[in-house]
Amino acid sequence: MPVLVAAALAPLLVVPKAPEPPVAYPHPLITEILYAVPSGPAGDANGDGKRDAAGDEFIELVNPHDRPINLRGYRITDRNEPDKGQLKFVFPALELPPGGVVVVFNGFGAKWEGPVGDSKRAPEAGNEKFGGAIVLTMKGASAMTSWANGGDWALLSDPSGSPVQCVWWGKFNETLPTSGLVEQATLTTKGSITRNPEDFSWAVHADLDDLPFSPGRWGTGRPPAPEQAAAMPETTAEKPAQATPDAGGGEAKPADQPGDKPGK
Ligand SMILES: [Ca+2]
Ligand SMILES: [Ca+2]
Repeated sequence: MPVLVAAALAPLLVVPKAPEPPVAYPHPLITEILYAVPSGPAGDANGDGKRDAAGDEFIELVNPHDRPINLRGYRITDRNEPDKGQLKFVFPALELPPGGVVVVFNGFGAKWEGPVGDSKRAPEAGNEKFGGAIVLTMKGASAMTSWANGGDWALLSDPSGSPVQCVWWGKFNETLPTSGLVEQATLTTKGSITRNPEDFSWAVHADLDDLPFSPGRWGTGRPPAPEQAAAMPETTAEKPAQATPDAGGGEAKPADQPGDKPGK
């Protein structure tokens, strides 16, 4: 009997179960949001040589499913009412393969290199400056049309207008959507917030990675496709995290280092 039990368990031990995507097919998954652009050159998320508090904001989404999805008609909005400075972006027809990544920059005052699309048209190819991800710009019309650092949300709605997922932070008076996936993310001034690829929970990017953000790169570079998730423990083991205790390492860890937090 012990032999039979061991044989039955072996496949479970070798192949850890990949986390289930928090959204159903055919919806994309929001994986990163930069609402608080770091000050100085470090805030130049779109790499055009100029830090812009609005223009460098971005939202990153992936296809977490095992089949292609089309983003046509999906929309991103903030908490403002239409016609009252609402941030709004509607996706063009765009097929995203399994594990594919798309980044939408605010784009106010931005300059671009390489393929970049907009609400009307997808780019002809991925952009190598952003890990080969599909890059889009909202063509932000003003410095005021952007996410509020102190409290706001990024709402993804499907082509019919139904809420799919809403990621929110900080304080505001508006009422959160009552349907779809509603998640609270950390209030931070240290760069973007991102999902931890291991369990899809939200974290401050700089607490998972050495960088303040990674537009076009999912987490530490691993797309959340099932086969990728299954290979994670091995990938993590290859990193020399224990050899450099002061460097912050590449491993996920709780964001509970009080000495590291500014008061405001
Ligand atoms: Ca910039
Ligand atoms: Ca990323």
